[in-house]
Amino acid sequence: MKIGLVGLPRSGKTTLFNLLTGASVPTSRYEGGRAELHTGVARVPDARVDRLAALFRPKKTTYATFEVVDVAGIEKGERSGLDVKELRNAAALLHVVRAFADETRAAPAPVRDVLDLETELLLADLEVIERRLERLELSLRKQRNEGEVREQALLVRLKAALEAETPLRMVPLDAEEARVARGFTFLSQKPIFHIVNVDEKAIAEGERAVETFKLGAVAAQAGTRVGWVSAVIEAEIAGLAGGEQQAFLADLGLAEPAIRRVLRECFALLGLVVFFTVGDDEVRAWPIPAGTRAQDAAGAVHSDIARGFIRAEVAGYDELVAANGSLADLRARGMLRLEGKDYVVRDGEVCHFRFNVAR
Ligand SMILES: Nc1nc2c(ncn2[C@@H]2O[C@H](COP(=O)(O)OP(=O)(O)OP(=O)(O)O)[C@@H](O)[C@H]2O)c(=O)[nH]1
Ligand SMILES: [Mg+2]
Repeated sequence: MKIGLVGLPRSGKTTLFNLLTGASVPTSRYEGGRAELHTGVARVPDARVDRLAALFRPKKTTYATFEVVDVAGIEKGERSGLDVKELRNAAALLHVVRAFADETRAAPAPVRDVLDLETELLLADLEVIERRLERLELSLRKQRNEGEVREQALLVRLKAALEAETPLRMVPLDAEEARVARGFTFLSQKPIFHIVNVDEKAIAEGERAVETFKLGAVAAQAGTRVGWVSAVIEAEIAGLAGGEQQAFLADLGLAEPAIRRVLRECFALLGLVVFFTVGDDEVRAWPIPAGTRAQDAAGAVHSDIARGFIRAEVAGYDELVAANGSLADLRARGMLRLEGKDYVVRDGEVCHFRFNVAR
């Protein structure tokens, strides 16, 4: 699953990209904001994985990940810059909003920037819909086709929503409509995380960012989150060794680097949860969409396991930790549940799949 970084030029996208992925791509301070595209992989910090790894001491520990793509900033009106394949097929958008002073740009105005970006997303989708409606009309004039009639009705409805400045993520769709809409990769349909990049001197204000920047109404919308980070501070934190890092965080009154929270929030925005597999070889977090059936979860590990699926042995994370990582102990106490293929796996469950080796 992929998250696309969007925002105005010099809002801190590439700085944040580097923090999320551990890359060291030059930021526009050095590059003058060249139209580049960066892709990377972000690891989702998870204290549960750390704990399980401490219990099992496996050869390998694997965290959940997602992909991140960083595109060049766009000014208001430059929405064509959003029509990039990597953004189109992203599952969610991460909008970096500048709230720090930059002598090369106007005073920060987070709400305005949020509304301006939403407008660009709406207009980009409107252009796509208008083009498609024109073609549909021509085609339907030649010959009536039920599928196209339904598509037209849907697009007319979506167009009306966009014209009323409603992002498509707020328009309820049934399964068939959602399937049709998916093909258009509408930008305003993607869940969005507006992350306010606060001034390093205002970091104490971070927790109150929603009120300070009057983003409460935005945060209340469906498929929308608002968060904060100080990219410059985070870059400093990332550059410190463990002990110094703890001291610096304590000075700032932070329990952990803000970027860890941002990573977890991005993961949640993608609608993903994790289940764990444990053993001497590997402790691993497996990302799955919330609501995934046990058989499909098994398929995340290996398609053969899904095909030959018999049962899932499921333990709660807390129970396993309380049993010091002993599955045998849980089994003996009847606390290892046997679940069938339609069981919906919940976040944090530890699964072991029983399966027939396929021939
Ligand atoms: N003071 C301050 N400066 C920041 C912060 N985050 C980024 N910057 C600076 O802002 C400038 C732009 O940062 P980038 O991360 O390159 O911004 P960008 O959004 O990727 O810019 P484009 O790719 O040109 O659209 C750089 O000089 C950064 O060092 C911040 O939190 N505070
Ligand atoms: Mg950049």
